[in-house]
Amino acid sequence: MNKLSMLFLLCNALISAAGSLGEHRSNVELFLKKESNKWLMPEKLTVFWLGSETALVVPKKKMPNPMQSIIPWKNSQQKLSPPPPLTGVQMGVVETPSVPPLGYEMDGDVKVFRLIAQPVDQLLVDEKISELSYLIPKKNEIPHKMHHTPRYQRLKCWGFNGTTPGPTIEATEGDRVRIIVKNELPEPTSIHWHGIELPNDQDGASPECQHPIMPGEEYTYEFTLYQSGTLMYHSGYNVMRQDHMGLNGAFIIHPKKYEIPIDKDFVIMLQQWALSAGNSYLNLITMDFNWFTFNGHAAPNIPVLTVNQGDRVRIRFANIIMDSHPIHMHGYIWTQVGTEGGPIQTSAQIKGSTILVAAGTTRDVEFTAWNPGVWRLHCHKLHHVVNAHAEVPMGYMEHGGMFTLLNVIPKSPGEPWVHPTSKEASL
Ligand SMILES: [Cu+2]
Repeated sequence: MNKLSMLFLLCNALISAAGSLGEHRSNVELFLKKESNKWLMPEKLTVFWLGSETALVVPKKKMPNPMQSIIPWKNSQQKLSPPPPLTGVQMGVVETPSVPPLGYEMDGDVKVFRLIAQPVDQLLVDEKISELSYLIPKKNEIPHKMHHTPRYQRLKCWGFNGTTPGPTIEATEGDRVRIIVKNELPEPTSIHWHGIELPNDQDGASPECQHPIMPGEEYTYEFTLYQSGTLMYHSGYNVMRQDHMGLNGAFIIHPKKYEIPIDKDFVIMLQQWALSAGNSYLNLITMDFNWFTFNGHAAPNIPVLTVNQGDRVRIRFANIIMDSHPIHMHGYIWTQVGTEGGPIQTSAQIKGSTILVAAGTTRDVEFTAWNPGVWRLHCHKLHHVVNAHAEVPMGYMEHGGMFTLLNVIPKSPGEPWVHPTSKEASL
């Protein structure tokens, strides 16, 4: 038996051993070396296995070997801290449905935020609990026999302060911010401040700009904000794995003054996940994503965006994951007013009802909620508006994935419908 066949047999044995552990099975990645058209036995067989909660002990202060063997979801030796005291305290104006806000403390003129990178066990969807069914008129309900079996799915992911996406950071142009990051993950990490103009040693790209934050350690970033816009934060170390595990969040920098006052300001982070049937551990080595979420939840578990007729509304879409999402809303033409680069000057603003949010970008849209009613807001890639697309049987498929509703509450019930360009009521 030659070396290659031995390796092949060993790989198969490992894959089936991992598979036999059911829920604890996740990824088995194997690396072979190819030189001069010949497969060679690697010096070390490398297996990344995310399904295990076995601790990986990384020697302190030592740059990790990226080819180290086992990377679990959680280090069972690491006690997870509760969210910092100011998580959930609304000290800004934006609303990130499903995600608690992040407050701050002042240290002199510096706003101090705290983030804890940690394993998170999050409910992606429980179709028996619907955040939007109360808005569907009884007379329109579909016979129960047309529905598929309600889905329930948990996600073993990584996040900040107990959620993915992490809490939204809010500050104002000109602020000095300090962000204290604790790493309770089973592997080193760092945070990159995506789109923020800052000194190179605060960028968070590791190892280029800093040593990674080792498990159990704290690290402090501090910089001044010279811009405004919808920015993001995400992992700066082992990015393919850590971003796909959920280490990302929104970072809103308000300008000193908005041209048009905003009544409702929402943040929606777009994420996608690959899960095998019956498994809540992520498969990080496929591009066949089958769960699509707004703020870490799939429909019908995404809260409805509720506004009053006449409100000026902004929605900020942020996408750190690898695919693009064309987000569409019914009933309105909105105006694209900003990107991660900040506000767009009025003469360059574009109108539309669908906005493509490419990987690594943010898009802000605004509209005045003149049109009362219940309006769909969703990704227009149709596989992204069902849950676990690969497993849905043929037939009637209920909405899931990146789908929610905008509920515009009328000023007074029964008022005739009037288009803003017309003074006359029409049906
Ligand atoms: Cu999409």
